[in-house]
Amino acid sequence: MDTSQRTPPWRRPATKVFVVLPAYNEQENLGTLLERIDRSMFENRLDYEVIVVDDGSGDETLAVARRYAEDMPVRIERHEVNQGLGATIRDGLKAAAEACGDEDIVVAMDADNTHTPGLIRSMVELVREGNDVVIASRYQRGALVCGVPFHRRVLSSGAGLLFRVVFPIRGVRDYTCGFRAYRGTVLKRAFQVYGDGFVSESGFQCMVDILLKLRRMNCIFREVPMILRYDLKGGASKMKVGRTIVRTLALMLRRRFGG
Ligand SMILES: Nc1nc2c(ncn2[C@@H]2O[C@H](COP(=O)(O)OP(=O)(O)O)[C@@H](O)[C@H]2O)c(=O)[nH]1
Ligand SMILES: [Mg+2]
Repeated sequence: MDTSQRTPPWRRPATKVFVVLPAYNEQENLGTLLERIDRSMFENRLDYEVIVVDDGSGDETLAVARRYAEDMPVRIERHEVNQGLGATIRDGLKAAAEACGDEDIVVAMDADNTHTPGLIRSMVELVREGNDVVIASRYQRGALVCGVPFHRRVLSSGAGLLFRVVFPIRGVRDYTCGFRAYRGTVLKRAFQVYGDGFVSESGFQCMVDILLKLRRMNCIFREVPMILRYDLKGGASKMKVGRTIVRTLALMLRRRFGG
């Protein structure tokens, strides 16, 4: 074998995947999810680091994260006091944007073990192929949703329809799902452009907020069908449905009519 050949410098920086997990009282789900992420990344030969953002959980979420950090690459960010999903996803994405190199990719997913880590491989592949944001979508052919209560289905389809009319984004049907892959350089640019205002909504409507901000940056969006395993979820949903509807509509009106 010829050992005189060095690895050329352009091949060296392999893509690293940063997996951001906003976690609030997820002691029942976080451990299983971390194990599934580790196994999936190993099987798919992806270099990765998980960033768990514990949002002032009152349960053992932090202890679970610390335990797994001994065996796999887990970095822990902490809010002393509960600040809500918006601030938590913002801080997770920011930590990832600061840590990541130009070739790296940031994946955000729910910490409740309802999103399938096996999908990360194809999302990463699509970013490598030239897409800036890849959304795991409930509204593409081949998607499957297990165990989501009827009123929640109506809510997210309603939001999807409305946003597709008012703020059409080429390639996007699922505006609210939290499972997404972002090109690292795009996130870096978003924080340069908007600062902390990149995610200015505090509740669950932050997912829409992020998309609308990226839309203004002319990103290339793409969706992949996902299997949502809501039936695997331990514990109740933390979404306050009424409040999320009101705030999402308010966000839409504000962005549509200025202010
Ligand atoms: N930081 C933070 N995260 C939250 C809060 N509520 C929910 N989350 C996280 O946001 C994600 C989505 O919440 P989840 O209960 O899964 O909502 P659902 O799946 O839409 O019913 C999960 O990773 C939660 O841990 C909160 O108050 N603060
Ligand atoms: Mg969830």
